[in-house]
Parts: sequence; C-alpha cells; structure tokens
Amino acid sequence: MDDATPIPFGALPSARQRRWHGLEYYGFLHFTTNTFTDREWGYGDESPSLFNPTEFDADALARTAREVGMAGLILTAKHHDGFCLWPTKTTEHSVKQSPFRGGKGDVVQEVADACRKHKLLFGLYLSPWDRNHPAYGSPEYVGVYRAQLKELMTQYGPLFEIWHDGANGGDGYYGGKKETRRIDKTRYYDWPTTWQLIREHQPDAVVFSDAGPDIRWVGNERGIAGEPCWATINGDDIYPGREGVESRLNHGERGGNRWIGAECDVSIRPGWFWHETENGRVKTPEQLLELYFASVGRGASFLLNVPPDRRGRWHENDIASLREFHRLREALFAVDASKGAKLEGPARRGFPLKNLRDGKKETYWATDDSHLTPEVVITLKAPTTLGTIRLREHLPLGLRVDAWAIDVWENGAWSEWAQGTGIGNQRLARGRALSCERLRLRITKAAACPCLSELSVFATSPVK
Ligand code: FUL
Ligand code: CA
Repeated sequence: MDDATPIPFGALPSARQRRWHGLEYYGFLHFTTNTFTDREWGYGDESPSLFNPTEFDADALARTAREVGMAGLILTAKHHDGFCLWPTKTTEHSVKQSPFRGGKGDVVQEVADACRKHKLLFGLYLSPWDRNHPAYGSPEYVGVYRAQLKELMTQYGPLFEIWHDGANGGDGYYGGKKETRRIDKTRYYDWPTTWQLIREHQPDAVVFSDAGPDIRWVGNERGIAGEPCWATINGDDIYPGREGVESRLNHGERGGNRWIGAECDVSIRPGWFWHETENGRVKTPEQLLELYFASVGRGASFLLNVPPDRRGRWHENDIASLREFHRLREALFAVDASKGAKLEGPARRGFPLKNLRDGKKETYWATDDSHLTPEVVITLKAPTTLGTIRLREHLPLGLRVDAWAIDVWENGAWSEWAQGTGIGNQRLARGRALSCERLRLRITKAAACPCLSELSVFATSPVK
C-alpha cells in the first residue's frame, strides 16, 4: 500500500493562481466618458468635462458587491479612449480636467478604499490601446503605459488582478492626428518586461490577458467556458489579441505545458458600459445562474460586469437581479447531504475518504498509485432529492482525472445520473431530479491516481 504523498502530475498552479481559483465570482466595473456619451468604444477625443457622475458612491457599489457574494471588483482605470479615472502624471486626459469633485477627485482611490472597507479584493483594468495618446504606436507610448501601471501599482494598495485586454490598434484621435495606427501585436508591447514590472510591485496579483501569464481569456465574452475547460494549455504561441485561438482558449488543453486557468468575462447587460436603452435588458437571475454553472461549474472563474450609470451607481434593475441570483445560489448550496453520509471505497493510507467532506480544500482523498479508476459509494443518512453535486480536485497535485460519472441507486440497480470530462478547481454536476439514498462516484479515466479534496451532494426541494 502506498502511503507517501502522491507525486504531482503535469503542469501545476502557482500559489497566486491557487488563491485566484478560490475566488470564483467577482465583479467588473466599466466606467468612463463612454457612460456619458452612450458609446462602447470612445474615439479618444471626448472632452473630460463629460465625466460628471452626480452621485458617485463607491461605498454603495462595494457594499452591494459584498452582499451579493462577489469576492472583489475590477475597475477600468483607463479604457480604449484613454481617459484616466485617476489623476495621473502621464497625461492631462484624466479626472483632473473633469467636473468630478471639482477636478480633485480620484475614482480609483475611492473604489480601492471602499473595497478595503467592505473586505473585497481590488483589481484594475488598464487598456493597452489608447486612442487619445499622441504617442500611441511608438516606443514612447509603451513607456507611458508602464508609467501608468506603476502609478496604479504603487498608490492604491494591493491589487489582486491586473487586466490587459486584447483589443489593440486601429483608428483613433491620437492627439488630433485622427488616423489609423496598426501595431505588431507580437512585439509592440514587449509584454514580458511589463509583467516583470508587475511581479516587482504587485507579486500577489494575477495577470490576465489572452495568454496569461497567470489567467487566460476564455475565448468569448458570453461567460461560457468550454466543456471541458482544462486549466492547462500549451500557451507558448498565444499572445494578447491573437486571432483564431478562441477555441483553444475556451477548452484549454489536456496535458498543456502551462497552468493558466480561464476567466469568463461577461456583462450583465448587452454592452460593457451603461446605456439607458439597456435598462430593460439586464440578464435575469436565472440567466446568471446558468452562466455560473457554465463558468465556475467548469473550473473557470466568473467575472461579471455591472456598469455604474451616470449617477455613478448601479441601476436598480441590475441590483435586483444580482440579489436574486445570490439568493438562488444560497438556496442551491444550502444543504450538503454528504455531511454524515457513509463513504465506501479504496483509499491510500493517510488520505481517507472522510477528507472529501470535511469542508477543507487542503485535505484530500487519494488512492494508491496503481488505482486509477476507483469507485466511491455514498450512503446518505436519509433519502434526499438530488440537486447539484460538486467535485473538486486537490490543485497542488495537478489535473489528474480525465473523466468521471455519478450513478444513483434506483429500483435495485445503478443508473448513470451525470458524467463529465475533467474536474479541476470545481465541477458542478446536475442531473434529473430524483429522490435517492445511495449514489456512486466513478472515476472512469485518470492519468495519475485521483486526488479529490471535496465531494458535496446538495439537496434540492422535494420532487413534486
Ligand atoms: C474588450 C474591450 O474591447 C471591451 O470594451 C471590454 O472592455 C472587454 C472586457 O474587453 O477587449
Ligand atoms: Ca477536504
């Protein structure tokens, strides 16, 4: 019998990536002059005087975000139009020139403070593409971008995530030149140097881009991870803005040489910025729940954009949807019937089955090295109506499981209730509603002995 800790398999997550996997659901704030011009991409010639939120209340945003279960907020410090929400030294195109707080305001500071107060993590989006800056397209601008990043990394406390989007180059104002500027996406920004700067100033922040290095774009803006969605990928040929790799980003790659988990960014509305005409098109709580299953439920994270309106607050419709979505999730995960259940199956010495239901991610169940396809029978304390089952792998030891199935004992025989490929940080499984007392987890294929940290059986309201 094996009693040593199982040997890790394949690419492994760093400590900062593991911390990020624990967040699962957090918010995005798209806010700039676009909010006032009714646009999605500002051209870069917008007058800073347009930026005039009348009731900006970062405290209310953060409080609500916290109440609806978000782990943090990421703010667009600068979108493609180049308007800076903080009083940067790098350009005059900022809040300094706006009527907001009489030109003395700092939106980044207010959101950072509010997040800290309400125990939320704080992150920033800084668009590489800048349609306002005269130097965009030249080496000088890359220095400006890094200087902006440095201000943001040194003046506002710890950042949990830094977001570089992939939309890059094209027409713009560019200090009045009004022309089209193309850049070489593979070379222009020299991303490795910028990422090194981030490591120096914010070593705990995860860096997001199409290509990582810490977390990757999921390949669409609909909030839907691939089925399956591996946290590993052969990412060496991917760079921010590369076209034609959406499917690879969406699914990841089994056996990929790097761990770069997927983040599903999606807006609660059709647009990323607030538009009056979209007040009636806010995603419903049920739609948000489906997105939760399609992102978090496939081992990715859910980055939900909720744009502040012209007051600088979340619109009532968005708040109502967020609150009900929160309530639905609370109800779904309220009763874990695996507590007190009897678990039977093979286990490695020192890695018992009970580790699956102790509520701790650090403890896990494992089998002997040779035992790749174990089965675990779960006998609940009483017949329970099945809702959702959650599986988690022990991430420090890698992605070991290829495929799994869950059976229910029904009319004297086992019948398959759900099955899937890959587990990773989290897999949520749903099957038909039925009352059952015995279930079975089957690992049907694995590359190394399975190491699972959690198995939860969430009950739902009785079947009618
Ligand atoms: C994209 C941008 O072009 C959109 O405006 C938005 O910010 C989205 C999150 O990223 O690259
Ligand atoms: Ca555990």
